[in-house]
Amino acid sequence: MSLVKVSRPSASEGISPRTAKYWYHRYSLFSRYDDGIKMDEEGWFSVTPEDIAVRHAERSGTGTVIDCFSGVGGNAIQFARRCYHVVAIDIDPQKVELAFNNAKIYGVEDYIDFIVGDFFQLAPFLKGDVVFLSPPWGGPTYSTIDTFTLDLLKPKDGYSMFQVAQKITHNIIMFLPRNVDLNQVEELSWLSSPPLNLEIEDNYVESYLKGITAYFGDIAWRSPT
Ligand code: MGP
Ligand code: SAH
Repeated sequence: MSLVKVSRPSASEGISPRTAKYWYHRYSLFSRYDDGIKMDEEGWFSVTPEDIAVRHAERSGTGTVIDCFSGVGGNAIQFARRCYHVVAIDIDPQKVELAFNNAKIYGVEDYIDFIVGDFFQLAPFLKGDVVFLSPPWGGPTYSTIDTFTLDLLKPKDGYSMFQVAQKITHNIIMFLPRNVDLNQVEELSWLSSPPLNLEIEDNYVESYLKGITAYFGDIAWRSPT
């Protein structure tokens, strides 16, 4: 008789029945997961997979990046590994604690200013070279919708969010659902006069489409650094 050991999440890993499937992909979310990465429920279904976060960072240049919805730090960590400085904002204090823990695992906590706050209230005081937007998409059920329209983004619709971001810089990166209405994403570039450059990228992990990234402004079509 042969015994097969099945690995399962432990009670301390922030897993619920809704998020168990993400645990099985934990190493694609954080390659250093076993070194002490910590998550909560929303973190599990929202964190940007590491390879995609690396790609976002390679496209951001070497200046200051503002990660306006930083969650458990999937993007902020990769920005910090390449960019001069990162400002990581989340409205949920627990997320900021988790992001700080996770940044320490990657040895980049000193390159990130962690802020607990509401991006929309902080925006008028923020300065940076690139603004990164990966807001809540309304939970994992986003994928059951045929076409995800920008008004479904939380806590404000994508148009308002983009306008607020544009007051900081026109170099904006948005990480969006794979079923997003691409006509609406193009519309965002026309909000500016003259219209902003726009590049849209499909983001895969292995052969699975996980999301879509829109690069606006000078960073569109720029080679990775
Ligand atoms: P998914 O569609 O929930 O997972 O999220 P998956 O494994 O593609 O599930 P499947 O069963 O449909 O195949 C895919 C990716 O989208 C996640 O890894 C996150 O990076 C991202 N993502 C998902 N949600 C619900 C959010 C969100 O609310 N906000 C942000 N910023 N990213 C999200
Ligand atoms: N890119 C992140 C995931 C972001 S999930 C990662 O890779 O880990 C979206 C986050 O937006 C959540 O953590 C949520 O707490 C945060 N959020 C929601 N409303 C916000 C607001 N008004 N200001 C700042 N953060 C907010």
